[in-house]
Amino acid sequence: MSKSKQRNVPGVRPYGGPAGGWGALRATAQAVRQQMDTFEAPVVLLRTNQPTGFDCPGCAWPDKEHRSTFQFCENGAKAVTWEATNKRVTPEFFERHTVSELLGYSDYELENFGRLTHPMAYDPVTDKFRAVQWEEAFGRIGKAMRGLASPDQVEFYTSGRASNEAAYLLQLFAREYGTNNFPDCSNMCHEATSVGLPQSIGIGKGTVSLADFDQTELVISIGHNPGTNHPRMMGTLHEVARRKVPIIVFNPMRERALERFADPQDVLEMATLGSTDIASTYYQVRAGGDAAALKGIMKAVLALEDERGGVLDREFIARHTRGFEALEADLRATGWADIEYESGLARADLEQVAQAYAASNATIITYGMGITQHNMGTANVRLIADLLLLRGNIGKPGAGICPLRGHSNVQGNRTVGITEKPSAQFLASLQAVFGFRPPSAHGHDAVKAMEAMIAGTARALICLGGNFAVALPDPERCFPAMKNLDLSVHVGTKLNRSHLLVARETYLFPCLGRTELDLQDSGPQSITVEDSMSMVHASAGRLKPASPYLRSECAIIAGMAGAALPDSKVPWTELVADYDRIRDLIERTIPGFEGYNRRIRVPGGFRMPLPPTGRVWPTPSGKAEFSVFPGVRERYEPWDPGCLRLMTIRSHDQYNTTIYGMDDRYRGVFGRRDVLFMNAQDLADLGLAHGDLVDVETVAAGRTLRMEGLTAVQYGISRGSAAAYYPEANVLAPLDYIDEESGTPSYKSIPVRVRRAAAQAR
Ligand SMILES: Nc1nc2c(c(=O)[nH]1)N[C@H]1C(S)=C(S)[C@@H](COP(=O)(O)OP(=O)(O)OC[C@H]3O[C@@H](n4cnc5c(=O)[nH]c(N)nc54)[C@H](O)[C@@H]3O)O[C@H]1N2
Ligand SMILES: Nc1nc2c(c(=O)[nH]1)N[C@H]1C(S)=C(S)[C@@H](COP(=O)(O)OP(=O)(O)OC[C@H]3O[C@@H](n4cnc5c(=O)[nH]c(N)nc54)[C@H](O)[C@@H]3O)O[C@H]1N2
Ligand SMILES: [Mo]
Repeated sequence: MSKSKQRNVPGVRPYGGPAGGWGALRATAQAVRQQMDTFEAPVVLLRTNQPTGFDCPGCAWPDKEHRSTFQFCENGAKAVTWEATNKRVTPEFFERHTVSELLGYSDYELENFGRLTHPMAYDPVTDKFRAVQWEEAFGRIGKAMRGLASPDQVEFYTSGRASNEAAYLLQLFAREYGTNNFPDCSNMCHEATSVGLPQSIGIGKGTVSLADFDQTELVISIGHNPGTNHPRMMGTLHEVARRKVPIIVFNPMRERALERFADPQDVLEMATLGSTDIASTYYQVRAGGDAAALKGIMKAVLALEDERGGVLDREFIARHTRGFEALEADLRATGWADIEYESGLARADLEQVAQAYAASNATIITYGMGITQHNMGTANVRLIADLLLLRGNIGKPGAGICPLRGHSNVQGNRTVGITEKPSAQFLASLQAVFGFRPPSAHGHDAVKAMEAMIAGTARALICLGGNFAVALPDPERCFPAMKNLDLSVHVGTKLNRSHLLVARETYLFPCLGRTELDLQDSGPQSITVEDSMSMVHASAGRLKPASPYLRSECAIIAGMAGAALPDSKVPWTELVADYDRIRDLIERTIPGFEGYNRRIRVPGGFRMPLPPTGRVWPTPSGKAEFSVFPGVRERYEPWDPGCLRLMTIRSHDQYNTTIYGMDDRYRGVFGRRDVLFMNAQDLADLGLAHGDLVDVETVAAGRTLRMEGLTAVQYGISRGSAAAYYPEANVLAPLDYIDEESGTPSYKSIPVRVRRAAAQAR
């Protein structure tokens, strides 16, 4: 064992320092150098997340009074410089490369070619994209859409970077056209939250605000990696830790930022090369073992109540909730042996968490993809709500539930109507305001949309951003389905693989990014976004657009809609001329946006209504609802000792399918992504050593799903769990292996077998 640790594996070196600190500043400078002219970068970065600037496309964490010193956020800087790059993908570029040839490039290389500059149409004769006039392209798309047998043959995909205005126009277009097919990135992300939280507390959003972190007495962080994915959250956690408030972490992997962090904004810490311990206790739960752990904590809370009383908030439970007895009975019936086995944690550890929880008068639980991307994702989310409800930790200062949203406006997209299951009330107000009858039948989410494409019943795909086919599991099934379509349209900033999986007719529409000036007939426009804490605020770019031919997302959607719906009841051109008019319509059709245009002109914006913060529960019963999680285990068999649960995760140098670079600094991986993180004991049990080449195969997929030639890396990861990078590892995820309640793919618990590679190429 100790020998295997010493083995030198190329590109793998343990990272000794804290997260953040000078390394983050160096990486920020490097991101700037690689993508931008250095003289303009400081100006752009300084405007990020300022009251008069644009919203950072990096993550959905809110800003304190909207005045954070963003320029020190390494991954925000990567997101901004990647968009504001000076590299360009022009018609001449496409003239030089066929689509088949471009498909040979890596995801990293494709996006790194730079910003798309012209609207392009695919020409099957030459296998190349050719420049096309905007109006001509819209006309051709309109004709193709009008020629389809049913509106339900079109899928309208949204990626969560789209603004409220663009997302609202897209749903209006689709619903007037006649479908509720709205696959979106949220279906692969926090759908378990959107489905689970309304059942528990009546609304699918988090309940905490930044101020709650100032008053909290305990933070429990489950299944998210903020040092990489929500870097601005590290400032908040750093403050909490410095107040000596315990932060208890549940994560199968040792994530450096959750252990130690040096805040680049802390002059003293930087000068002394100091750092702050973030987690007070770090539990390396087994992947997919959170339900067992949460049930164990609640079982121990009940035991404390039995012992000494006063632990449960009985008054709150009686007044505000339903279903406590069923939960209690289930917890008492769940055995400790099962809890320990499934969670990989000791009873004594979970009892300690219960002690800390009982001692805290205000607890926040934060969580991310480690909870939602499981085949019991919705049930997992509900267990978190259950734990909080036991002590009345929703609707009081310093307490609440805090899902960490993904894309910077994914929450806003849902608020303004991107949902395949619209409420009757929303459809009625669309009809009242616009005078067309929107369809009421539920449409497709992301997995269902892809299944319809595979079955051939979906014929067209219109994507507002994103990289649909690469983000979804199972490329073996998804990629050919893209090519079988009659029509695909992609609104994007940079080239990616989904664009190249061309249909009979394919269009690439380059759009303005967040950082760029959006000039319409009435003058410069701003868009609006909603962050993880339901704050809605304006964002206005100032940079000169990457090309004079770019159009805004709103203008592109309106162009397509006008062409596809000649008798439309929506004044598309007028709306694009002045986005205030779009916001007026949002206000008229969606509750919570009263005084929209006025309120976004106040710096910092406004908060959407969150009834649970006032202990009002918009559930059918009017109470918060406890849930019962059957057993302790995720729903799949078989589970044998040779089988590991694979989590597919993000490196520090990527934004979803966008790969900025090949390093994962905090996990000690450099210049490569072809690794499999494994526990030392699991390696030994399989007769493997750190650095061995391995093949990974999915168990019980019904067909062979295999990834070959990964290098096994011995890592601080819980036994029985393994990790590889997304999107590469999507070849191992079956498309139908989902949380049945929410449709979320189980990206974080793919049962796999690991073997020494057949080909030991070295
Ligand atoms: N720089 C950057 N920022 C981003 C993104 C990005 O790719 N890059 N993506 C954005 C998007 S869309 C999203 S959704 C968020 C994602 O943010 P995260 O939710 O942090 O997403 P992941 O990288 O998938 O990390 C999952 C974390 O959960 C842990 N985990 C995995 N499985 C389990 C489990 O079963 N139980 C527990 N307890 N933990 C588990 C992993 O070890 C890892 O630390 O970030 C957003 N922000
Ligand atoms: N195995 C595995 N798979 C996963 C996940 C996982 O953890 N593991 N995570 C899932 C999650 S949480 C998510 S959210 C999805 C992400 O799925 P998507 O949102 O579909 O993917 P992204 O990689 O964020 O999309 C990148 C593309 O967006 C376009 N783009 C960038 N900026 C803009 C803009 O301002 N406007 C427009 N119109 N386009 C723009 C660019 O062309 C870029 O190529 O992936 C999911 N897939
Ligand atoms: Mo996400």
